[in-house]
Amino acid sequence: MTPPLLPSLAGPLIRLLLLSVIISRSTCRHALDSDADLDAELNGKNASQDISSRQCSHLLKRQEWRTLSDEHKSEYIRAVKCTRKLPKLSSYAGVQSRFDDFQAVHIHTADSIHYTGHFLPWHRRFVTLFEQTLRRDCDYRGAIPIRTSPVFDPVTGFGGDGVKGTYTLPDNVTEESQIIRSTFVGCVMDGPFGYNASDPESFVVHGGPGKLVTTHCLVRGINDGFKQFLSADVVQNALRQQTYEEFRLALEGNDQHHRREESMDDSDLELSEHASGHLVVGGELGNLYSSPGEPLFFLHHANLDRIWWNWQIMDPDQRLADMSGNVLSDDVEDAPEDGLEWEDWISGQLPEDHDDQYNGIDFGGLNASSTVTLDLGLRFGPLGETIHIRDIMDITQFPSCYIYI
Ligand SMILES: *[C@@H]1O[C@H](CO)[C@@H](O)[C@H](O)[C@H]1NC(C)=O
Ligand SMILES: *[C@@H]1O[C@H](CO)[C@@H](O)[C@H](O)[C@H]1NC(C)=O
Ligand SMILES: *[C@@H]1O[C@H](CO)[C@@H](O)[C@H](O)[C@H]1NC(C)=O
Ligand SMILES: *[C@@H]1O[C@H](CO)[C@@H](O)[C@H](O)[C@H]1NC(C)=O
Ligand SMILES: [Cu+2]
Repeated sequence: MTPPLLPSLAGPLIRLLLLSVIISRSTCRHALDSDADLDAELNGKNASQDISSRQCSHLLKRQEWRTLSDEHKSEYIRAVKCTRKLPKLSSYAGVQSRFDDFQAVHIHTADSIHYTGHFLPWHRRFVTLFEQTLRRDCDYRGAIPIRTSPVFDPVTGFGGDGVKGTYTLPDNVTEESQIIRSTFVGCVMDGPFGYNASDPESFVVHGGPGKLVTTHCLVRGINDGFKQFLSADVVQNALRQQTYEEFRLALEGNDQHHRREESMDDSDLELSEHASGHLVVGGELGNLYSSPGEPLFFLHHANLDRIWWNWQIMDPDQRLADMSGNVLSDDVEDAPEDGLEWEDWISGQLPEDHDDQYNGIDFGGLNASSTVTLDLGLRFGPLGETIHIRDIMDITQFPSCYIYI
């Protein structure tokens, strides 16, 4: 995600959503797979398998949250909570489980995967890796749902708004974390991810806010003011763009107006579909770094991925191979930390003990004037192998194997 950007997606979204609701109602009765389908899926989805056999044995059907049965919804939420019991794969500070791994990898790669050409492919794969974790390790037999709204039901949804007065940002939070203070309203106190101080099993987030490492409740600050940027018009505008770069900019926005100096309040936000979808929920989801600590992150990014896919299949011959954009965001001068020179950073000459930092992409051979191509390698630390953008351009081929309905 990107922190505050998202200017324009609301209107088109709603229309697309309504359409997808109608379609899924009529076509998708078996959203939870049979065991046989699940086995086929697992067999066909081993990422170490030869990538040249691109055929999927089975396509997962990703659909809108509201179209799922209550049983399917509770299965999804059970599986998300299950990832908090899976052993961690990374050694990032604070991480205790697989759920935390996903947040930590995003925190540590955020500076190299937003406001760049590979923003959409990186997040496409990240969502798929989470989906695969739910299925392989938590016996979930469905797909990642898509969020539009409403999702905040305390019984069959993700719980409600943050409760004012229940959360205070740490005093040591600095501008580098790009926290928008007004969106950190309070803890979610109901639903499956609600906070209960006397329950040791209560949902807590171990990374964030921003780049800090703290254990805290899931924070939200629902702000419907951002909905105007989640419109069907915004989506339609993105879908009208002719090139990938124009499309990506229309969906993600650019970071001109959310530089660090301005990011501590919400008065100067440039909004896009991507940014508004984050900010309309606020809190954790509204932060550039720690947003995957909010389970809704995956539903929001699945929706962005769906819009990209819809754009791709309007002209598949061209657009399944259309990739471009800058490799480095404009923030690059600020990016290297801990004494790193940014020439080392972009050339990939990182010190051994620093190899997880800024590794959202494989920088080998790239420099500041490089353009993103289908050959760029996307990195996910311990969550998955490096994958080239060309291998995830078509979501109906291995190793993606899903479709939006
Ligand atoms: C995936 O491939 C790896 C390496 O070939 C193998 O060790 C592993 O067992 C495979 N997993 C599945 C589910 O087939
Ligand atoms: C910031 O403060 C929080 C608690 O208030 C603490 O857990 C965390 O370690 C501190 N982080 C840094 C970088 O000092
Ligand atoms: C909080 O957790 C305690 C201990 O598990 C439990 O007895 C109590 O009912 C919970 N409160 C709520 C509001 O769920
Ligand atoms: C950047 O890399 C390209 C090849 O990817 C090379 O042609 C160009 O000379 C490099 N520019 C600089 C300033 O190193
Ligand atoms: Cu992101």
